[in-house]
Amino acid sequence: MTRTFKRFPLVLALAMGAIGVGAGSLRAAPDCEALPAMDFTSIPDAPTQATATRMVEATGEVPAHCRMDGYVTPNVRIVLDLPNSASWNGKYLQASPGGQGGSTEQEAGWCDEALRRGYACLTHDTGHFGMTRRSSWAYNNLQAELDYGIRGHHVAALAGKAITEHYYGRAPAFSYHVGCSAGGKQGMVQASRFPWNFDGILAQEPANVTAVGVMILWNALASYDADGQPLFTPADLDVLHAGAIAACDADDGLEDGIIGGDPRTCQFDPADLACASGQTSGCLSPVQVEAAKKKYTGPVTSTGEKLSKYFPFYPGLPGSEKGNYFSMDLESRTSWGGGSRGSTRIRDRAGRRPTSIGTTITSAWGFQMRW
Ligand SMILES: [Ca+2]
Repeated sequence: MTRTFKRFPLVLALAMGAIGVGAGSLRAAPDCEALPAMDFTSIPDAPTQATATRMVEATGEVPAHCRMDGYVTPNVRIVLDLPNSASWNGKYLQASPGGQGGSTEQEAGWCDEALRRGYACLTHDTGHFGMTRRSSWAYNNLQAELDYGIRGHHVAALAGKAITEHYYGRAPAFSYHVGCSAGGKQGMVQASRFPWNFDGILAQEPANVTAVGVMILWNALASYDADGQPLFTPADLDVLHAGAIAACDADDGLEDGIIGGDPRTCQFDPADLACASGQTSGCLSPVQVEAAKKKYTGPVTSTGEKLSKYFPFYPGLPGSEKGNYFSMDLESRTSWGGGSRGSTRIRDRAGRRPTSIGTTITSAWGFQMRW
């Protein structure tokens, strides 16, 4: 049954800057400019306010469409692109951002492609405004954490599908979710917690934020001394990388500067790069050797038990010394306001309570049972 919404009362709608407002129930024909005048606060569990709409002209292969900006209370910003009714394929796609969200722009490319194929497409900011690699938004803001971790993606789906149904006068025949990294994780969250939201989910590289977070913290702690000073310079990482390549490049049968096959089988001991007596360059100090071993080993408990038994950690594998899980430490130090207090802050963060950000996926049984 098609859901119906009423227009805001005339006075209220005018106060909100709506155009062409009048009393009465909505018409079935799509009317882009009328969307801000509609009262979407009755969408169950997802009270929504449209804030602006405009017709977007065709660009390249992206057809002309209606774009609605709005938010689901309290603060999940949504952008919903609606093709002309003649070109709508009857389907809904939701693209959820990765990283720390904070913008509706991150997945705009997905909606361009979706529009080209005739989908109605929604992006959202996960419930806060911010940069994808900065986390100030979460300070003393449990609502934002919950929206980012679980709720924002869910209520965006409720709102997006309901407004799509209102716009065309019929519900989407199929609804899909796409996202990468934290967006991919959201696909898994939706499957496990809200299996009825989507008919298909493309969960690209779903990030286990708990595991990745611990891994990043472990690597960061291994990268700094007690005073918060970095143990490795980029030149030191070059030395470490060259040592790993020299040890294992040929393991895959081809000396091409790449540790192919399974780098986990690489037998490389950073101690082989330890400085000889009087040597000051092109080698590693004892402290650096121990730090490198920690990175290759991955997180362990206080009793030495490897946490990789429980989570699919991404350890610092030989050959990756110049990649994310080694160089990321330097970025983390900067973005977390490190300075000389870097390691202290990192420890503070590690000691904080787990939040909804580290959502654990337990089961997608309900989603699987749909088929
Ligand atoms: Ca090789």
